[in-house]
Amino acid sequence: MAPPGTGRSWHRDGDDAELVGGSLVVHYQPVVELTSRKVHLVEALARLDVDGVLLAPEHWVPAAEHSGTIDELGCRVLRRAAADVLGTDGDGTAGSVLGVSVNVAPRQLHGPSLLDCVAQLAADGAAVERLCLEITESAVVEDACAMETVHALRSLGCRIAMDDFGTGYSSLHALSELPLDVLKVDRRLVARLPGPKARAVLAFVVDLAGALGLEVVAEGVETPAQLDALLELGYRLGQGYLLGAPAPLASAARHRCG
Ligand code: G
Ligand code: MN
Repeated sequence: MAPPGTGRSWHRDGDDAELVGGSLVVHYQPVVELTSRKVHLVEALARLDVDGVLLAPEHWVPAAEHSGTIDELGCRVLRRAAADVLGTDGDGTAGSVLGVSVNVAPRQLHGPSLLDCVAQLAADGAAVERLCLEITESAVVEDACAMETVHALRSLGCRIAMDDFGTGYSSLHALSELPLDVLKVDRRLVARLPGPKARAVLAFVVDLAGALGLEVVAEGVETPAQLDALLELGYRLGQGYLLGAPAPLASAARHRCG
């Protein structure tokens, strides 16, 4: 794969500092096949570098949503992830077998910017079928406009994941309304494993996902006991510090060979 930014028309670095007071850094965390420990895909995690200190999204996304700069920032993260992971080689074949998952802030579902950005990536030759967009149920519940955007995004060919599943409200309603491909089970549920109640809840979730034909990912896997319980319950995919911490792409993808 060529280094990010070389000859990729969708990779344009703007002046992040002007927009948000720091520069955007995109790290990647692997989603791993639990039995083989192979990387299934990577999740792009945006950080803001302010004078060498990396800030997680909760420290700057709310302000960016409030000011409206989230649309431009979100698109920059998406273009970066696409350039890093979804490129095509000169002969038009996929440059990498990995897919990439990108988080979407609720406000990004309220205008045409995200749709335009994904459509532009597709027009530039990015393999959008290997792109998964992670939304939260609170962003779409009782919001017809956001729901419409999700349907339109999916018809552009990308996949849709429900992030942090199981801790919001109206989960089951959202499951029946949204065009979903993946359920990502919130780490607060996984954290209670191997307790018997958590086992019962996670058994229900994996069955539900199977019945709906959805891929299911257990988030926040931190201990071998949690991993064992997930394997017993039939979980195939997981993410978390035990399986690989967020890091620059080269080290996130390296787990594939491990
Ligand atoms: O909401 P979402 O699932 O996209 O959150 C991703 C965040 O979770 C990232 O900032 C990442 O650093 C953090 N994260 C990833 N793995 C773990 C884990 O195993 N434990 C905890 N506590 N946080 C994690
Ligand atoms: Mn996520």
